[in-house]
Amino acid sequence: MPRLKLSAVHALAKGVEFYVVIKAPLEEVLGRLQSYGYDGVEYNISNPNEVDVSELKRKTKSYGLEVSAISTGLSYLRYGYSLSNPDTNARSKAIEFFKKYIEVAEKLEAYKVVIGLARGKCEDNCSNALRRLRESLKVLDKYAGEHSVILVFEPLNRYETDLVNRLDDAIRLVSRYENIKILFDTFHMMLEEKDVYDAVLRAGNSIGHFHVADSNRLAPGMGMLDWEKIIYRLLRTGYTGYVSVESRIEPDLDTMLRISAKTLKPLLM
Ligand code: LER
Ligand code: MN
Repeated sequence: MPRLKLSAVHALAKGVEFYVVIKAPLEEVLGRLQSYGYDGVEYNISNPNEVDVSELKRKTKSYGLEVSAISTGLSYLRYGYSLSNPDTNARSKAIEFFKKYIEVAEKLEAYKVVIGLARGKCEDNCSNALRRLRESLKVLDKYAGEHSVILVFEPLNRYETDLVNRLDDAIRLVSRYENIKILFDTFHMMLEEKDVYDAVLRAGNSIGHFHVADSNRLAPGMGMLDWEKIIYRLLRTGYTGYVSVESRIEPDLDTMLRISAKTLKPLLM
């Protein structure tokens, strides 16, 4: 059994797009993932109330795939709800959504929910935003624990948010909670850290989930990152979960999935 498994991020979204999540008919995506030897699929869901969870579970299983994680960035892009929003109503909506995401993750046996873009931005002031974010995380940490789910907080590069870009800040933040770990995304960390390879080791046992894209955010193997170095270090941290491809769909979906699998599968021993 490999210690690391491979998945890719597929969007379950109406009315919203994001350039690194797959947007194609579900069964076509599941079929391709199965044929290239992926173990799972990560679903980025823009509204957790719109998903027919039993049907999604049945379809995913029928292709021999697991759900590696539930990601949530599309909800922020679609509705603007965020966990640090200065507007109390919008913040409550985000918390309500995340509670639902946690329930969906439990039902799909993914047990992992991503906090990426939906953390929000500094808006009025960074320390106020961080304080609001911590309050929301406190509520969700407890709720996640009650559902055997972990939340994975993703430090994002400066062009996507100004609220928590660096790995060390993210580690400091998640260390306050029991059920919140780090989502390490190679693209964001390559932009923000002095050395992305060392950063994997520094993140160490706080890693709860792992996103991969190359230096140009194309499929792993289509840019300048050294994947042997990355995966070797990831294995050294003791991490045993999914490596999830979240890269630009170029030149086309089939090539993106095939090259990612070709680059990564031999390394995930
Ligand atoms: C999502 O995982 C991500 O990496 C961001 O670019 C958007 O949330
Ligand atoms: Mn990511």
